[in-house]
Amino acid sequence: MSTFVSTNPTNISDVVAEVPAASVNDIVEAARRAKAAQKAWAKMPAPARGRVIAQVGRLFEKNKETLAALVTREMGKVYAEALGEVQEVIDTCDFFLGEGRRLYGMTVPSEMPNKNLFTFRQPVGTALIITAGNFPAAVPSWYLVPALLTGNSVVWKPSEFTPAIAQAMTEIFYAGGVPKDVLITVVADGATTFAAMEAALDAGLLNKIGFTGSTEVGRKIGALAGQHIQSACLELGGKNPMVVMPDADLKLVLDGALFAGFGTAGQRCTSLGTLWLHESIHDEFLAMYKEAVESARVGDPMQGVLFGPMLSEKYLENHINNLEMIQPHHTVFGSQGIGRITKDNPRDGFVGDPDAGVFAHPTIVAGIKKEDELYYTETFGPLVTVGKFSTLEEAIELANGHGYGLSSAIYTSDPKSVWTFREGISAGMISVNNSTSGAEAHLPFGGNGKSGNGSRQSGVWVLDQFTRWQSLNWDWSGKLQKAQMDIVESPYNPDFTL
Ligand code: UN1
Repeated sequence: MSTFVSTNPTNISDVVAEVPAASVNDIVEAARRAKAAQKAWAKMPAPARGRVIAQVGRLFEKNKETLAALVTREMGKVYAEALGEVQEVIDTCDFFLGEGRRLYGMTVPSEMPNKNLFTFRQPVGTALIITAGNFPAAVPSWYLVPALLTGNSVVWKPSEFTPAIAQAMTEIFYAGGVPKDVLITVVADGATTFAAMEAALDAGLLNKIGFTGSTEVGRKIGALAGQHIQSACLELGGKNPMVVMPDADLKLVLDGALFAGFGTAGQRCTSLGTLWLHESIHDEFLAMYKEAVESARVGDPMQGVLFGPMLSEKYLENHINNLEMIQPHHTVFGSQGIGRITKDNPRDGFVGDPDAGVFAHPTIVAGIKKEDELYYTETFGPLVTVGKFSTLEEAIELANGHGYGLSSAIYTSDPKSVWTFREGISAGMISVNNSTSGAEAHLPFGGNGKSGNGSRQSGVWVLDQFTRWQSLNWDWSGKLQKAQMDIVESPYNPDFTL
């Protein structure tokens, strides 16, 4: 039987977990079991499911440090961010535990007497949720918690790079009271998952697909869901712009650009793509950024560094390939070298042993132009591109021109610039005087264009992903009243003028 072995990216000789690889048949069978369990789960009163979510949330709180330490060990993000990630799971549970007592529908007046109209939210059924390794706890919770709360059953396929975190989370859900067949976790590679999804959709076992990952894979999943007359919930890539106006507080920008650019080693879907600097502050800010990034501590994620290792060797390789897009007209800053940090390609002040893990030099590429491959490619690593603009209109065009539309930020003290940016930017999320990363867990999260098909996670908005509206007409008049035909009208005088 084949297995997945996950290792600690800070020290790849540390094996974190070895788990069996699910086959196509295993995943289809999991969907069959989950489907069989869904009706009874949906029958449970929603407030009682809300209590289960409350219990799950308490257990995440109780195990916050342990789970965060596992996130750092298996995924590599710095411990402070890992704590924040688990907090995001807790926040999501906090939000949805009360939703069990709401899940509001409407009572709507009828156009006819003695008739009442209502709307109800119905669970979609069984969902297959496929998540990525960069946010191995928070992003899955954005799907699992509302899907379960609204009465769906779930087959969860986490990243094969973070199976130990997935297993720990699944155990917390079970300990909190989620029945074993209502949430089933399977670990598989992309090709197996896709084949299983196709088979399970053909067999009528799945009613919803949720996917967080690349635009390329999202396109295929969206197409497959479409063939089955379903719309997938897609949370895809980003090339998130940060626009800095001449009236911005540059110290604030510096903190934001450090965190957005290099937090999680640039592996957030909300990470900073291109920093667009107004020409009047371009050189001044670039010098500040260069100095801050060059002197930042990088290395062991348990030791208060700016960022730790890449998620895995595969992610490091991808980052190294992206460096080939750097052109002679670009200027490169950020470290003593580019690519992998090793004893032979060192970084000053590195914390720990670079050869033990998969670490990358932070890289700033200035002089970015609209024609450059780096302008329109999501890089998903510690690589920030920097460009210059003269007018806000030009900045907005540059910020939209690559076709991604996930997160964005503007730094300014002028409300006019804020509102102009808000209206013009195509991104689903905007930050004003704050980083592109760090969305709160109860605002709509999602993108447009290459970043997503308009689906939104989080807050009340995600309810539309996991429920369908059902309308109810209840006629108690004792006769057939025909809508649009048996109209109640009042006479009026159309010629009346004062
Ligand atoms: C992701 O990278 O897929 O806004 C999610 C943020 C986090 C979530 C990122 N709260 O950066």
